[in-house]
Amino acid sequence: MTTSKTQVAIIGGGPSGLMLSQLLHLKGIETVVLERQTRDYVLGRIRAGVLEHGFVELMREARCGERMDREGEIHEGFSISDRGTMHRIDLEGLTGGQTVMVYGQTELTRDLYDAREKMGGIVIHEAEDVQPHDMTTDAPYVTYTKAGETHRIDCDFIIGADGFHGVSRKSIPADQIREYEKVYPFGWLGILSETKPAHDELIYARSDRGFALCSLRSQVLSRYYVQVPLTDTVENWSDDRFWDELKARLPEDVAARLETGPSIEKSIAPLRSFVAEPMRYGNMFLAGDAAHIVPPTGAKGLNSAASDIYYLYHAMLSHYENGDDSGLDAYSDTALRRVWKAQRFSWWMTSMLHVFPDHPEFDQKLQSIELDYFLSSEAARTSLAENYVGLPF
Ligand code: FAS
Ligand code: PHB
Repeated sequence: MTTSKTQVAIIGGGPSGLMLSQLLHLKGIETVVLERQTRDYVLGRIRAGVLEHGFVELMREARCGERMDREGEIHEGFSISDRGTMHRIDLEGLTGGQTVMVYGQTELTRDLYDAREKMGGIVIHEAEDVQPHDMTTDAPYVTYTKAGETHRIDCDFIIGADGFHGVSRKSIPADQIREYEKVYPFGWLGILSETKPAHDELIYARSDRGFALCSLRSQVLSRYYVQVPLTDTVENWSDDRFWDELKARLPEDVAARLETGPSIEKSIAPLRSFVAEPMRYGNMFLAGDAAHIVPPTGAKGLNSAASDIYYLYHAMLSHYENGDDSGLDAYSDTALRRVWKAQRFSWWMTSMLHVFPDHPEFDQKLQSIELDYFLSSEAARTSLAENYVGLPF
């Protein structure tokens, strides 16, 4: 077994782990990132597309924002199509100037990897059987195997940034953690196509056939989703069937101008709401999907990870620069306050825009009037807008 030492050992080389590693390294704090997949595998996952202002600022602070600022699109609003009638939500007007950035998670993860490499950051790929140890002592450590050899890394802190299926949350004793979960009775079938986007802004569509979303990655790369039953499989969906179903859920004028083409990625993601409390166990801190998951309807998954990283970054700085642990001690409560607000918004957008076939008629009527109220009230649209652009960190 080889042994080494670092200050902060980070499990997970997704956006959460890479962002924290980059921010801390810029302040002279040593980190090691342990990622079980290859870099190409991580970059092959198609996920989030919309960044809140807070995430954009964090990318710039991490000196990773140059390509995002050059290639990303600032969006000042989005539309909700209610049974074929479009209603624009004027984010900039309703929030006094705030906007969102459309820039794919794949690209920002690539930028973070490139920045880590440029700074000589230590990211160990294909790290197998990563295990956190002695988290409740002042000498925690992590072990992993690579190419058949076992390694130990002694550290001050362990960060569990290893996503929903990671090892860190599962290594916390059951009596030390509480989990809250809601599973939705449908999933999202998503495709990526090298086609011109259907609209210049995102469209969240509510139709009697089910929810649909028109998003994009650039002016030549479109991202679309349709709600499908949990029992559905990608094999059931030819490209032609997908395009026909998407058009049937969109306003007629949007459907008429929709540019179709072969899918270059097609997958079904289940929808769940999940929170683990607290987000700390001794000297191990959970961040991002390791601690919480939202249905992607509110574009809050990646953006909730951003606020976790923001709080952890500043707490670690206070520890190493001033010997002040108040930020670390407050981390879980601080992060969870914002996490639960993102949970609420994501659950609300999902409940309002999807078809729940088993809901009683009274609930179906409530769902219709909820959307009708939010689209007809300036105060309600302002509430929707301030949540969509991102509540302050
Ligand atoms: P991640 O899951 O991205 O990264 C965790 C990393 O840890 C992974 O690279 C994994 O390989 C690694 N890992 C796991 N176990 C490990 C172990 N034992 N040892 C070492 N490494 C380990 N959010 C949105 O805002 N909008 C969306 O449209 C959207 N779509 C999504 C679609 C899917 C299918 C999924 C799964 C998520 C989606 N999300 C979306 C949420 C997603 O973007 C997450 O919020 C984001 O990836 C969170 O980043 P991380 O916390 O870094 O977790
Ligand atoms: C995406 O572009 O993948 C996307 C955008 C907004 C969402 C969900 C997904 O709410």
